[in-house]
Amino acid sequence: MQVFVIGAGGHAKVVIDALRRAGTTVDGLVDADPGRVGSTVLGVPVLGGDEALERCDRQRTRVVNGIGAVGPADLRAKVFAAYRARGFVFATLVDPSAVVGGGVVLDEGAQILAGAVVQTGCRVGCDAIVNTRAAIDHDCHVGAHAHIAPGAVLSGDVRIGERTLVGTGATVIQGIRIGSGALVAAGAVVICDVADGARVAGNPARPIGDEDCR
Ligand code: JB2
Repeated sequence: MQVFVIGAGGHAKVVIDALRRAGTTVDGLVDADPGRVGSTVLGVPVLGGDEALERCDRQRTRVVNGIGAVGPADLRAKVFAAYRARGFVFATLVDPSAVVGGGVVLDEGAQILAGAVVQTGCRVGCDAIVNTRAAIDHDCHVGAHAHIAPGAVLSGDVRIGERTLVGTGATVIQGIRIGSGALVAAGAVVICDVADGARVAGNPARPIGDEDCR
């Protein structure tokens, strides 16, 4: 099986390293920036743009989404959909240092990165990221393309909608529902449900304007 990573930036670097720890060789990267073609990331060559994989045998190829999401994950989701439409299958990635509990469901392309904990009964949707040392307690559902950023904590039975970002070090108490396309700012403490598309920050988390978000 050949493995290619999409994107050649910061998230791609993390993904290549995790794949290697899991015993997977990465054959190449593709990036939309022509200036990156011919360079390497952790020794892996950038082969070209998205068209560079067109001739690959889909049965013998797996792709990994190396584009992260530091806001609601529109680009990441768009790239995932475009590759699926071209017949590619995304590899699911679990760093060997992560803990994944019994009965956890990881959908296509889900990424569980270094030191993350995904407790029993959870479901991590397709193309979602549970990033470095994030912790998700029992029976949580993380929607497709969502990103649980480094060090974030979800208590039990939390629902995270599609393409939502839960920022670095944020905390969500048990049973909370966070909608789709939402943004929970870094360090927020969420004790009430969050609507689709809302942006919240602080302790306790409250709605904020775009200009306050990072
Ligand atoms: O359509 C595309 C496309 N659009 C942007 N196809 C392909 N193949 N590549 C695309 N890109 C490329 O993704 C850009 O040209 C760029 O090289 C790369 C994104 O890299 P960047 O470092 O800007 O972001 P990132 O998504 O890898 O990482 C962000 O998100 C992570 C979760 C960073 O902020 C990281 O710090 C963070 N950990």
